[in-house]
Amino acid sequence: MNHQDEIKNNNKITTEAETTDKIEIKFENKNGLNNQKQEVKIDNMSDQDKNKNGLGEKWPEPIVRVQSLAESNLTTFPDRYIKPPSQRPQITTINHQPEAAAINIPIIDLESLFSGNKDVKERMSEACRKFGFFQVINHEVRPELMDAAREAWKSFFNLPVEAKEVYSNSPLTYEGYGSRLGVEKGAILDWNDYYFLHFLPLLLKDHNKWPSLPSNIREVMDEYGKELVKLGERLMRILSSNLGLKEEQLQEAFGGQDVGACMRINYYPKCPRPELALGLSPHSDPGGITILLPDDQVVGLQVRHSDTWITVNPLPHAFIVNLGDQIQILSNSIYKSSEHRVIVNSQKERVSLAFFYNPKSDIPIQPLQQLVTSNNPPLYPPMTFDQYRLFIRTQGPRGKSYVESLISPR
Ligand SMILES: O=C(O)CCC(=O)C(=O)O
Repeated sequence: MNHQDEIKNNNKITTEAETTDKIEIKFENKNGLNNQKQEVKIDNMSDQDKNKNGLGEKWPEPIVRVQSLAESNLTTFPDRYIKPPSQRPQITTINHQPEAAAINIPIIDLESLFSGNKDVKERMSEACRKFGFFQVINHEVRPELMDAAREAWKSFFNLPVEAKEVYSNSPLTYEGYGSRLGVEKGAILDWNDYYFLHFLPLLLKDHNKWPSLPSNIREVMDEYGKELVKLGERLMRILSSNLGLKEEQLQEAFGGQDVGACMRINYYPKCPRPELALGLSPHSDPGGITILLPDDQVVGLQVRHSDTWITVNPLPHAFIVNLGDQIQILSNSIYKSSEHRVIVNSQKERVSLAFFYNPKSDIPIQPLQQLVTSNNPPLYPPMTFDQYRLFIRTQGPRGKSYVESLISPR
């Protein structure tokens, strides 16, 4: 198969795919962070090509922990974290906290939805088509488990630096303790450290790559992972039926029971110049569904809606759900993945747990037949998730440029 594409919005991307497991991507971005041309060659993540793409054992520059910077009484704010003026957040209050949002993302009561409330079903369907973002309440995950998971990770990030460095990650798999996304040398970085780990497939789950401290963290995260996989499955059924499909259709397209599930725990230290930096740059999530446990004390997540950034006000013990690019692709863009970012503040650190429910990584994902007609042809070429996520792993967060660049010309 050959697929060539050029889009008009200042990003230029060319893909040439002969088979679904070999694809070459040339990406030219004149839009955002910096003018650059990058070539990313992907072939189903063989170690050889990961190395060619810079996804080897080493980061392009020595890693600096943002937490250590934040604790070092900086006299000047490091250039590496200063975003260009057009990307800086609007932080207008005296305490360097974002203003409370005038509007919030939709709130979906899953209990009402499952007991057949048509209004709630309609509201969720609209949220998926317009925002790709909503909060869920009555989701059946125990509040005590949510608190225990968040507390365990706060304790982890408060350990001495040597205890965390044992788990230092590399661009090859990203598993472990990290401080950057993307391998571009000289890139402007985000103000966060993180921990990345796998739950599914079981082949990838490895307790030795999870922290051993605090002492309950593995046990808590095992239970948390199981509960969130169940929640992911339930959400997939609703998403599917709201598209007029069989309840299990989306799950089947994800590979049935062979889905992937992984998690990034984000730690955003206090930032002395929050008006210059971002905790996490604008991005859409490359995978399926993200189920976020936000910090219950500190706001920071912002969702792009038209031309404004909405600051999300999390409800106690709610999850924030957002749709990733694979759902946008399977639904042929009926559902939208959402662009979001994180702002930081000078008063409080913030911790969030982002759980990613993803397709099986080596099966082609493409618009579902039932959603494709002659008036509505498939917008995206088939691509495996392994191929797809290599983009964010090499380029770092870049808004929605990748999924948009794949849209076929009409
Ligand atoms: O920290 C947050 O609120 C959002 C995190 C996020 O977007 C991510 O991990 O992809």
